[in-house]
Amino acid sequence: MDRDFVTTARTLSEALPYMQRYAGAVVVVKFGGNAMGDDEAMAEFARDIVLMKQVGIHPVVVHGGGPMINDLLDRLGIESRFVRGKRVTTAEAVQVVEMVLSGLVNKRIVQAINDAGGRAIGISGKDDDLMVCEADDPELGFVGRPIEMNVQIIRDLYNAGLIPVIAPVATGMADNETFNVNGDTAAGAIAGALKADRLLLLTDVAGVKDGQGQVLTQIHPDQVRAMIADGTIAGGMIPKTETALTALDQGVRAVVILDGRVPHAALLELFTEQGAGSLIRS
Ligand code: X2W
Repeated sequence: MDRDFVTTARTLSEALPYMQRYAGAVVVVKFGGNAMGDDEAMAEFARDIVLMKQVGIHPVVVHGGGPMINDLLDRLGIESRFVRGKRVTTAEAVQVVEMVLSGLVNKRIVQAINDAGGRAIGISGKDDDLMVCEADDPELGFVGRPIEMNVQIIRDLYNAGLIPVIAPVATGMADNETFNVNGDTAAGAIAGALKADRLLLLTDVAGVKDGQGQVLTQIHPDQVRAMIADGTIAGGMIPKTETALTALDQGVRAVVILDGRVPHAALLELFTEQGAGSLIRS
């Protein structure tokens, strides 16, 4: 018999215990703008999400879209500036952020999942007051820090067979206030409030690396804290690992930081022995 065929059959068969383990599990997937890639990569991501739903997982997608926001701000002649990994968001910029995230990016993902045969529904942190924020830091303008989470809407959607796709835009405590929330922060807050079984942070790096540049496959939260303190974890990996630590504190069972550019990274992580990326768990 064809060797490839046997390998494929074996891979499918080996996935069975993982499918059984994750049946009914809530898996929050953060899909970052840098992991989105071209239409083909988007279609592959969408198929993976639909496959998860098909085998009884409740996938919840929280997306970013930083590069797409930069594009439109550029075209409008509005300058983009980041402080500690977060966009300084003026009243003018927050309108663009909402248009891009809740409009273009959210609907592109929704459409891709629906094209793959799923039933996706796109919302933002504003819908049903899912995520209520206060200003994170006066220096950042309209950047929100989640202070109140109302995640029942997400349970209602996944229990009805839908796949929620969430844009990280939120309401404030005052009327008519809009906040731009970092995508990782939003995904962590949502996963924490849901006490999700897994939070997958899909990004454009292979995972958390040690001092020699090797990707660590399993890390204890104490080790992450030590690596942040001694500078081994630096730059954009700081907010990601801090999000992971907060989510674990709130009751998420494990957080995985993985390379969304690797085809089917999420499936490899969930359904194979070797997994993918760096798993953080106590
Ligand atoms: C982000 C929201 C989008 C995001 C921004 O304005 O770019 C803040 O920085 P990625 O693709 O996941 O980076 N918000 C406050 O997080 O996108």
